[in-house]
Amino acid sequence: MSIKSHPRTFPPRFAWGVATAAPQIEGAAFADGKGESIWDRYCRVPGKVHNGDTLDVACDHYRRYRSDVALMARLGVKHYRLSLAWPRLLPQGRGPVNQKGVDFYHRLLDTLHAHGITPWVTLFHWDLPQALEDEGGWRRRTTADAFAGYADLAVRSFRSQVKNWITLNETNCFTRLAYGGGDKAPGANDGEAVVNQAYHHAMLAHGHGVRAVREHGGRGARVGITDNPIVSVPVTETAADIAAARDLFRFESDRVLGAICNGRYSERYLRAAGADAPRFDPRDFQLIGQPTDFLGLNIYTGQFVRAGRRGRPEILPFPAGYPRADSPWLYLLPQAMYWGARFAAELRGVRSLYITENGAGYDDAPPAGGEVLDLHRREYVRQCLGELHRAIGDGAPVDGYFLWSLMDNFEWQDGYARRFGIVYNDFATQKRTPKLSARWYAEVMKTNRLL
Ligand code: GBH
Repeated sequence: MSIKSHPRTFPPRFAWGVATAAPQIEGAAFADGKGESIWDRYCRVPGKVHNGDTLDVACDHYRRYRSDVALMARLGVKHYRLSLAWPRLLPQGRGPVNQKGVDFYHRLLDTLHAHGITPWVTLFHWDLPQALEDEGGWRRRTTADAFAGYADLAVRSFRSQVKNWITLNETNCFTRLAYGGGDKAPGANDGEAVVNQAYHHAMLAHGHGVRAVREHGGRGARVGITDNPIVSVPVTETAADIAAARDLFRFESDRVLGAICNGRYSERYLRAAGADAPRFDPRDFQLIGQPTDFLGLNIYTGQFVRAGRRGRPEILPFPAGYPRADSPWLYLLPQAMYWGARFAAELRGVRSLYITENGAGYDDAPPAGGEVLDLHRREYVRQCLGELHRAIGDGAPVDGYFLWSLMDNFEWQDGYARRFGIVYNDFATQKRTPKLSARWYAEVMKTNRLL
């Protein structure tokens, strides 16, 4: 069936879902034997997280998972991307297993299956055990070794319940923004050489995740990584601007997508990094470059690019007043969905793509008359899905889409002020109220059409 002849219909078996991450929703940060994560530590450093908010309670999902899964089922969610908390399973990062943590995820995964919801499990969504950070965290190769043991444990424990595995979420957020002077835990400012080394250790961890799924995942197990490459959008869809945007996308995604998909660092990346290039053993790429089954992309925004002098890519800064969500980094640029999917498929030879996150952060007002009319979020997601539909029509192999997020949650350095949910959460009472966007998205999922 050509999707072009059925306007705004998505391909058969397209996977529609929602996404969350353990540290952002679970709470119970110190309950039932869970170890401290770097975010549990970081949110207690004055001035780091908006309003001094902590992850201690979050959405209390650890206790409310049954009703949360039932709510998902009522919305018609069929696919759910969640993450496992490494410090809940291995409180010290390696060594003794916390059985209560294993039991929690068994119960959660069983509940999902009982409601006909397929889990997509991310092994690492930034909540590094503090014990490993105390040894240097991602600066050290030993953290990738610890991850190997954690991945083995997770895959062996949940292999009968999980067939879709995602190794890491957004490498740049827990390397560059964590060790290179950004706003993510642990909030270090170590310079480019350390950042590049942390990237390399993350790539090794990814490789161990793939190996663990191949060794222990059982029949039908699939694995990929979720990345958030900077998406260069040609400011005008001319051959010259498209070529410039493509070239910049390739360069900026070499460090992660290039390493994984090509099984080596490009000369161009290594030359640009110069003395700050990572130290590595060429044999590392036997692990890093193992074939994966899909690529996950988190796409929220992008950058406009045009062909500058001699056709070289030129980034156009956003002018003051360019529309953004309430999250100030989230410039509204739905075409990033089209070009992100296209460039990733074209340049990296990916045969199966999933949009593992997309959404918008707004400071929604509390429900009035039982309703949250989040037309701004709905409108942006709808535009993004329109661009995704266009990409599929032009041949991009996109097999699914996960909206970030099921419900308002701990938005990292922005605390609880910034809301990405399609379900409103009142953090004082933990009352969940589906927003207008949730009602709309439920129809999209049900009909497989962009309404
Ligand atoms: C995703 O991150 C996360 O996976 C998810 O946990 C999060 O809740 C969600 O999106 C919404 O934020 O380079 O310092 O100028 C998206 C993270 C945020 C990463 C903006 C890059 C740019 C800030 N992106 N950030 S900076």
